[in-house]
Amino acid sequence: MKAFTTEQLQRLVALVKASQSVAVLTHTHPDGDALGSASAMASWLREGLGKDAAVLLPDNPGDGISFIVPDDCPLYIGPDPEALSFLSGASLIILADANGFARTEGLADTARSSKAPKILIDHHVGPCSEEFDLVFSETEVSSASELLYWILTSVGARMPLDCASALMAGMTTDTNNFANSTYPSTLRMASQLLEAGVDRDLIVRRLYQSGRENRVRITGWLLTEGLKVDGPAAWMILPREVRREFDLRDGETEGVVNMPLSIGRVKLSAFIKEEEGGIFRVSLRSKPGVSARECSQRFFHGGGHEQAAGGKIIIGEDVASREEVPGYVEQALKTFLG
Ligand SMILES: [Mn+2]
Repeated sequence: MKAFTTEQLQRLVALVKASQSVAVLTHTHPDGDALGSASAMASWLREGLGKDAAVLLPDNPGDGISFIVPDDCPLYIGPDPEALSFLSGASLIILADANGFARTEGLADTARSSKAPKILIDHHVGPCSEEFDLVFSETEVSSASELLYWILTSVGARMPLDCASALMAGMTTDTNNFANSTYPSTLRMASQLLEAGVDRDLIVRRLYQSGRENRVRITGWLLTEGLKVDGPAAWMILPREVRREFDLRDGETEGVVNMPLSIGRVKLSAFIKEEEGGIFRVSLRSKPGVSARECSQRFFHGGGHEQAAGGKIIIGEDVASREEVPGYVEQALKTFLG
């Protein structure tokens, strides 16, 4: 990870000092890192600096990760009038764990049209720098939570325990509990946060050992009925009937996409979940040498990181009907892998 310039850090401190109400935004379908980085930022601003900061999410986080946002953190979910009013009245807007406002969906227009200064803190490729007054963009880091940790450390911030715990949780989910994207700086951060008193055992229990039975059952279904493996490609498709049968909630299939990568010859794994409105949501994971991001850009209207990307299949655009989705996925993966 590159060091930040003194100028960047001074501007951050000046912008924060000059503002009273701060809207902290993150991406749609927020994951643990989105919640971790956004709520840690809000905790630092509120508890450390006495600012009136709130986290704004474009939509609901999954049950299993919502604990990452502390109970006393002001939180708006969805682009309802209250959220938009807080956002348009904010004197500073910060976007964490997304490369531009497009990823905040219903909050994007209000954020863009605000005259408040805007700060980006992100680890994805291709930051929309023109939307921001100050950009912290670094891809050689595990997570936005880690990036924020080093920013706060560099400005000499006193980190409240809530803030430190949220950063640990965010980094843990984005590294899939230290299984990927783990840099020397990531382990240094983890070590320092443990020394600062973060209860990592509790975080890990809440993240990975607090689910419903259905979460395990659906994993079983996906790995038996759902899984297709062909050479270096593996894919699983979850149709809406099965989602209903298992009464699945948001986030309950999180991480399943990684499992086929435990097969030695599999280089690229795709998990495709049917949503409402003619959309199939796509998650991609790959081993080094195969770019999940490129595959997503070429076939699934998406993007992301080299080894972890997301996208979608649109009925009526990519395929004529939902019945054609399995064929489309198979063809896309085979074409991509050659
Ligand atoms: Mn992230």
